[in-house]
Amino acid sequence: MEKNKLKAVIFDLDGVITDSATYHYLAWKSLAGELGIPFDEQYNEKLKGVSRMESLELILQNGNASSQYTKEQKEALADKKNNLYKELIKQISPADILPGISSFLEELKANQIKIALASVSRNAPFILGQLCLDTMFDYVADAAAVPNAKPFPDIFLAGMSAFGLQPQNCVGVEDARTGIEAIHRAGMPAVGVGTPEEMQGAELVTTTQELCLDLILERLGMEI
Ligand code: B16
Ligand code: MG
Repeated sequence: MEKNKLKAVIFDLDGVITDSATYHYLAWKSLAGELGIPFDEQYNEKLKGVSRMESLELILQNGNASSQYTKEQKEALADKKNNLYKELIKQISPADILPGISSFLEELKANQIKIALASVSRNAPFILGQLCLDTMFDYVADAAAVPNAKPFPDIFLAGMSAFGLQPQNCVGVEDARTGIEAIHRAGMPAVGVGTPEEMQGAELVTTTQELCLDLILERLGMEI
């Protein structure tokens, strides 16, 4: 049987390229503290790959407080969190690129494989700039322009369509279950960064450190 050609790799940002979850956590923790809602690192895990407004909703629900706020008030709360988050992420630098990612991106470039970003974070372009990785990406999907957040496939499909490719020629890389589902719904094989328990269903489970072209081609049965 003929192997599918790998023509693009579509990356999630938070948890794959860099660990911005720590800053999301600190900003949400500050807001939850002001609102008198319990919030800890374990609960923060539920927010991985979840959009800003959906994250706020989950936090309010955890404090049985969702019905206490109007839509406008919720938007103001999300803005408040985001302003603090934007202050915190100013400290991100190239030293925060997760191990193995820079060499993997260079390997993809050297082999003319397209590189896209499919993050639901509206702060993704700023973070890529802080990491000095903006020129490595051929396409950065605009989270604000994508109608449905993960687990809907829209953001991965946006990355694929930007290159005029078919799903069988793309691979998605994610660290969140909701993201693995989004990749699969887009019809692409998924590489999960994390533990096998967390990344159930991914065609390849690995670490950023081990991520390389040979591993993907071999384990996903693809060629370049
Ligand atoms: P923002 P990803 C996601 O990034 C984060 O995992 C998630 O915790 C966050 O709520 C979401 O971005 C939205 O971020 O508030 O900056 O728009 O994993 O899709 O790269
Ligand atoms: Mg993520």
